[in-house]
Parts: sequence; structure tokens; C-alpha cells
Amino acid sequence: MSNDCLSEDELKKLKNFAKDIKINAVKMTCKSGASHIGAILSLTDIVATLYGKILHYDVKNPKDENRDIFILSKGHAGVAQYCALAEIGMIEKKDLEGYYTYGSLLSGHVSHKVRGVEVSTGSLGHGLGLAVGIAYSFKLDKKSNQVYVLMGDGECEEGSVWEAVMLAVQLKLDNLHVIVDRNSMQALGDCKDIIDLDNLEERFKAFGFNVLSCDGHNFNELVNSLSVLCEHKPSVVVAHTIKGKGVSFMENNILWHYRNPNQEQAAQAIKELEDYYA
Ligand SMILES: Cc1ncc(C[n+]2csc(CCOP(=O)(O)OP(=O)(O)O)c2C)c(N)n1
Repeated sequence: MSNDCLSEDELKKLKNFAKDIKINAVKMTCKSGASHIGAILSLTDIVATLYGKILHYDVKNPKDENRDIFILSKGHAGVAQYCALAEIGMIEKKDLEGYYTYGSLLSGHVSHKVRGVEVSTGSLGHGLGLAVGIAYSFKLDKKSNQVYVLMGDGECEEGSVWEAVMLAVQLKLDNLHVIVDRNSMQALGDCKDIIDLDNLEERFKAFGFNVLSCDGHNFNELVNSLSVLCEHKPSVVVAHTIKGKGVSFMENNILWHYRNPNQEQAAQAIKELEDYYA
């Protein structure tokens, strides 16, 4: 999928959106001591594309009945969603400052108590099942709302994911869009050394999904892939990503799953992110 669908202006806006999310995420994990910055940097371009170009929502009315549903199943990367919600004006930017502190609604794993978040996640392997139920309810009500669920590849090792995949195909949920953040790493190592998910695309295809594959850091490819609708079949976009993307000392370095940046590392990371998205 190499056709550029975005104008220069649209591309610039998405880049700035992603940059602002990442820079805030670095600041927030530095200040709070929370983990998962590698996972956040991995999926931010996808999250920015969804909120910037794909999802239908009403900032004034987060429960608008015509809205699309987004579930961040990889809930440990919830900071990216909080920052995106702040950028679009769904929550206040100043709320980000309380992240991961006592009394703040912005918990470490994403919480539905935050305006604009549909469901709480963090226990991996549950987001897709929830998304299947919601997508089916839209079908029963003959509504055209779309459902998007973003998962990790390590998360795809959960058996519950594949039960939900089978049901989605059985129910012909063409309003369901799965995105896999395919960084090939998980919490403590490479996916291939834990449960090998080689040929992930082929696996989804064998279960009956419409399968697309893209560079998860290329906004044109993301928009092209996420815009595909395939009648009578659920779709999956396997988005190939790099854990820690945009910060040289975090990229593909498993330590940054749990480690949080100190002041010096955060300053260096922010500088590199400014350059990366320039
Ligand atoms: C059911 C469950 N088991 C274990 C964990 C602990 N855990 C948190 S993040 C993570 C890694 C998941 O890997 P992946 O989905 O690939 O995410 P990424 O590598 O992008 O962070 C694990 C095992 C969890 N949150 N939920």
C-alpha cells in the first residue's frame, strides 16, 4: 500500500499529533515513574491516525450514538490514548499532569472513567471479545457504527483472542477492524522466543479474516489500510512497528518495556522525537 492518500498538510498534522502524544508520554512517564514507554512509542502513530483520520466522534458528546468505538486492548499503553484525547479536546490537557497519581482518573492502565474511553483494559486478551460483542450489537440494531480494536502481538498469544476471532468471522462482522501493533516484542523478550507468531497475517487469513499489512509508522499506509471495508468479513491490519520508535536508545530495547526515563533521558528522548517528526 504505497499510494499517498494524505495531502502534505494532512500528513504534517498527523506527524505533529503523534509527536505531541509521544513527547507528553515521555514527560508523563518520567514524572510519574510509570512503565511501558516502549509500548507507547510503538503504537502512537496508529493511535494518532485513528483519532486524526479514521474515527467518527463528537468531542462535545463522547456518548454520541453515531460514534465509532475504539478499544485499546493493549491497555498498558493507555498514556497514548489519554494524550490523544487531550489533543482532540475530549479531556483537559492539564489532567495529564495528574497521570498515575493518587486521586487522578488517569490510571496506569487505561480506564473507562476517563472521558472518551469506552472500556478499561490492561488484562490482555479481552479487548477483542468486547469489540466483537459491540460490533454484533450494532449489526442487530442495523447501525453503521464501526468498531476498532488495537492489540499487541504478544497479546495475540492469549487463547481468548482466537475465540473472539472465530466468532467475529462466524457473525460476518464487517464493521469490526482489528489492528495488531506488530513490534515482535513483548514484556520480557521477543515474541518468537516465547510463542512464535510467525506468519501472523496467514494465521488471521486461515481463520477467515480480511487481512492487510502495513508499515505502522507510515501514515499514508495506515490511512489506506484502515479505510478498507470488506463486505461480510472482519478485517485485521497487521501494522509492523518498532518498540520505542523515535528514540534511539529505546528502539527494540526490551528494558524500556518496564523502565521509565529519568530527567536526562527524557530530555534526550524529546530532542530525538522533535527531530524524528520534523
Ligand atoms: C493477561 C495478562 N497477562 C500478562 C500481562 C502482563 N503484561 C503487560 S504488558 C505485556 C506484554 C504484552 O506484549 P504485547 O501485547 O506485544 O505488547 P507490547 O510488546 O507492544 O508492549 C505483558 C505480558 C497482562 N497485562 N495481562
